[in-house]
Amino acid sequence: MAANEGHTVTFLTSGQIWPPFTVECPGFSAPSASFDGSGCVTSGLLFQGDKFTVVFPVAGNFKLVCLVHTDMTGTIHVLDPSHSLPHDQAFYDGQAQRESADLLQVEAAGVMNHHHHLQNSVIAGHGETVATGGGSDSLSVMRFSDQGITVHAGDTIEWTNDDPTTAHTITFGPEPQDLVDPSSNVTVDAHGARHGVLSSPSDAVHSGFIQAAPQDRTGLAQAPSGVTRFRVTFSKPGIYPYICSLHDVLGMKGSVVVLP
Ligand SMILES: [Cu+2]
Repeated sequence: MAANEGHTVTFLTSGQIWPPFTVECPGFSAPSASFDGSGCVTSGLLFQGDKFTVVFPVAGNFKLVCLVHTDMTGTIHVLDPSHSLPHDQAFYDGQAQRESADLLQVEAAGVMNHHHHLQNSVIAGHGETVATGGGSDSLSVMRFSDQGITVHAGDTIEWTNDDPTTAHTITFGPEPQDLVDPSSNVTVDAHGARHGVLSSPSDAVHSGFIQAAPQDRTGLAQAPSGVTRFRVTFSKPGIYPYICSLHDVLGMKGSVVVLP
């Protein structure tokens, strides 16, 4: 992987309920495993440069997923050794390059369309999902659309996560232990956005995960609506730096300048 974002390489059994990536399969294998469809196999979180090897002892078509990113899936077709392979590695490398280029093109078009600025609003992450013959590819831009924004004391800024799957946070002050839930000084506005008030650059407020609802599917219980918006009202002038507590190491940071 090129960016230092964590992923898993996971083969679940047919019909298995997705475990959280922290629980893994449950249990995880390293640095290699064997998968024949009868018992699940997963790596732990893999970061830049990490490798995980899976051996397939029997023929079959096996779904590959990342437990961190729901729209990052594929299929491994394992043929009987008596069958010749339809393509060589160069074919698949080319296919991967084309799919990656497609995704970036969709993203470039998306940014053009999404770049209408509403006043005092910041896009907190933007993403795309495309279908492939073997599953889904997704792309997430780990950036705030306006890394610096200037408002006046008393103004409210609204952050919206435009990504179909990836969670982000808007975090002023130190990173809390619990990243999932909002800090206790966050309230919920009538139409669902979370809302904090800051009166000094030394104050802290944490949005919790700001994330789209998962895709619904026939036969499963409907998911509740996602909380995709966070607002902060700035009552006093100052410079207020903030981060996404999940992706600050990738450069997802911003600041708000509040003038009198
Ligand atoms: Cu983020």
